[in-house]
Amino acid sequence: MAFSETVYLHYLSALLEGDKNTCRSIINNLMNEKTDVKIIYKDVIQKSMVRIGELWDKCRICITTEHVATEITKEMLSVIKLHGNYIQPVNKTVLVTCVQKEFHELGARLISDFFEMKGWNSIFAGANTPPKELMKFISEKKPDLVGISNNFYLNVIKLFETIDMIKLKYPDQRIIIGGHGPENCYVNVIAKYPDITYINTLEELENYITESFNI
Ligand code: B12
Repeated sequence: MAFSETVYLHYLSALLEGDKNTCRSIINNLMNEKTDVKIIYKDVIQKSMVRIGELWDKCRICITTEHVATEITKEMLSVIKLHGNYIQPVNKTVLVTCVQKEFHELGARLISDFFEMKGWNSIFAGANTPPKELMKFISEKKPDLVGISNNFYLNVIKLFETIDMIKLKYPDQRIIIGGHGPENCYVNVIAKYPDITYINTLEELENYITESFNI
């Protein structure tokens, strides 16, 4: 099955109906057709959840419909991961998590899965991670890279608390930040930190990996 807008609309309509079997069969077909996983992530998974957010914001769907769509999306990420195309291990570790009070975890999970397909040992710590706990974990696992997600704009303060805490103890720790929280006002502030990069797309992430790690 070739990817087209019709495929996306078919998927979105199944997602809104809570029809997980149809969602699964669309994702499976795309995987079988060897569609680039970046396209599936961006033009099906992310695009449909952005639309769900718009519909929820305009009160055109209820919160339960959004919750069901979120749960189906989590399952679809597992389907993609199961059938993904993995390269040889690259002997690098990334720790991906969300700032404290951040409950939007799908984007971070997608990024963690993408790293796995790129041969990384990827540790996903999920939503709402307190900075002090994150510090303990970094000292134990010594990741080559820490990925932090912040989607809700009010959590930007938590994002800066977290990166300040990490940089104070581990000045050389490489960090990437993603999610829409800092998008409008804080990307320039992030750019002033050494070894911290704001990344919003999978293409940017691929370039960052190649340039920073030579892989
Ligand atoms: C699902 C959802 C929820 C779920 C999340 C469930 C879960 N388990 O994840 C729940 C119900 C918990 C929720 C709660 C809230 N939500 Co909400 N939510 C969404 C929704 C519809 C989809 C988010 C999503 O999964 N997107 C799909 C993923 C794949 O995309 P993504 O997260 O953007 O990730 C991509 C990039 O950003 C990037 N990326 C993300 N993280 C990282 C990390 C790294 C390291 C890197 C490199 C890249 C990266 O890569 C990903 C792939 O390209 C969005 C709509 C939207 N426009 O996104 C609203 C949205 C984000 N929510 C919103 C709001 C307002 C809220 C609430 C405040 C609602 C409320 N009144 O309670 C709370 C806040 C909760 C909190 N404190 O975190 C607003 C945010 C507005 C803003 N400016 O901050 C949005 C935009 C909805 C809207 N249109 O108004 N939400």
